[in-house]
Amino acid sequence: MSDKRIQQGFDYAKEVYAALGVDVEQAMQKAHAIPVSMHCWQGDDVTGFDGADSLTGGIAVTGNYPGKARNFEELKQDIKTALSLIPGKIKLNLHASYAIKNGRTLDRDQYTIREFEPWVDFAKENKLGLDFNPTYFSHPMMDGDLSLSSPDEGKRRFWVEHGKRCREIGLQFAKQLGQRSVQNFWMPDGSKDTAVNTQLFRERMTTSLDEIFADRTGMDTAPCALESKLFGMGVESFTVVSHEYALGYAIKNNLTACLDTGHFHPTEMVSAKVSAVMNFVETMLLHISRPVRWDSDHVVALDDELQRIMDEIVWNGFEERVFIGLDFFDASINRIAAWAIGMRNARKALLGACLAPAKALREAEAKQDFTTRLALLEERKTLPLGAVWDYYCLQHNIPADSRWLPLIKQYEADTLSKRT
Ligand code: RNT
Ligand code: ZN
Repeated sequence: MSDKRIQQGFDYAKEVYAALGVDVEQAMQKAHAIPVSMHCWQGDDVTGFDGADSLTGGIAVTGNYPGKARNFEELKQDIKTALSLIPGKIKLNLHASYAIKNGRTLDRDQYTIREFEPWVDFAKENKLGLDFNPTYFSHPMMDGDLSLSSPDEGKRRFWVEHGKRCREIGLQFAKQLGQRSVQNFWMPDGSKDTAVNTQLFRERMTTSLDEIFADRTGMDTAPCALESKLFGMGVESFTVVSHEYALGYAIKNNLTACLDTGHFHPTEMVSAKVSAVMNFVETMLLHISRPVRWDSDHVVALDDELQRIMDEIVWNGFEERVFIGLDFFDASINRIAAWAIGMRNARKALLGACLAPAKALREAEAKQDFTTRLALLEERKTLPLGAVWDYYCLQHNIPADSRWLPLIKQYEADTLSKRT
């Protein structure tokens, strides 16, 4: 497809949208400015650099596609390649396990900004914001699948200290980059089989979280989120930080509520929860993933649920209060393509939300004209989003659809295939 044809497609699309009262230029600008946080852990199957030899905590990566990043340099190179294929405002989401220790022996309860300065430099070079996550898995101080709710006081204290350290690091990210840095706390704590003193686990968890969040310094620039979960692999029967627990704690303690789209029963939709939760919290973090039958962490697809989530954010004016982060890990396909597909889809859905005839839809609803509302909702699905998308990519020097994949294939041949 030539640039000229893309321009022609755009001209046509612009007319279609204008007839529905939608300003395409405004929609592109709006969708472009909403930050989407790209998770570093898709690049190396959640391995990290701080010595883990296997992934624990009830999460798993499947597949052994060749070319996985083996170190900081390779991961940076892969991230840069992905960035060249993704339009819009991007943040990079780091995990504490991606500390750059440069031969120093120090553990997760000793990390400071020093271990992350190289990442700050990388973020500055590439005009990225940084988000952060303490890493409560893949580590010898885990007490089985327990961290902050462990009965082992030494281990529990270790993980409390890790949480505090991470908050300080996140605050530095925010300061040094001059933009908000979201800290997300997810702990896999739970039990494979029926737990009988569920309250005791939760009391210890609450004590730990209270210790970590007692100091409110920096909560505005480095807001802290608590992520709930339904179950993990090998942790099927009891989850300490369940949805009710996490939401309750976040509301009571004025934290950010984190909802991961894979962490609910398969028929539950996170899109249906956004405005409900937003009535009671100041900010929310979404982990956008794609659960296939379970919390499988497949690459984010442009499906109805992704579109509904972005609709809820944009139509309700939550762009500043709902943080968007991706969370998937697929090792069965080219890892950089996985990033590109997921990130492009997230941005495409944001553009779709901005291009939707939201005003007309809401007018119909206000008049209780549900016939028009449904008719418009259905027609909206086949509006020429793709034509606007391609033009939008072109405008920002990012390859349009059908142009980015050959670049990845080239990178695979030139670079990834040389990693053994
Ligand atoms: C796990 C959670 C968590 C992790 C990342 C690596 O089920 O979704 O967010 O995926 O922290
Ligand atoms: Zn998640």
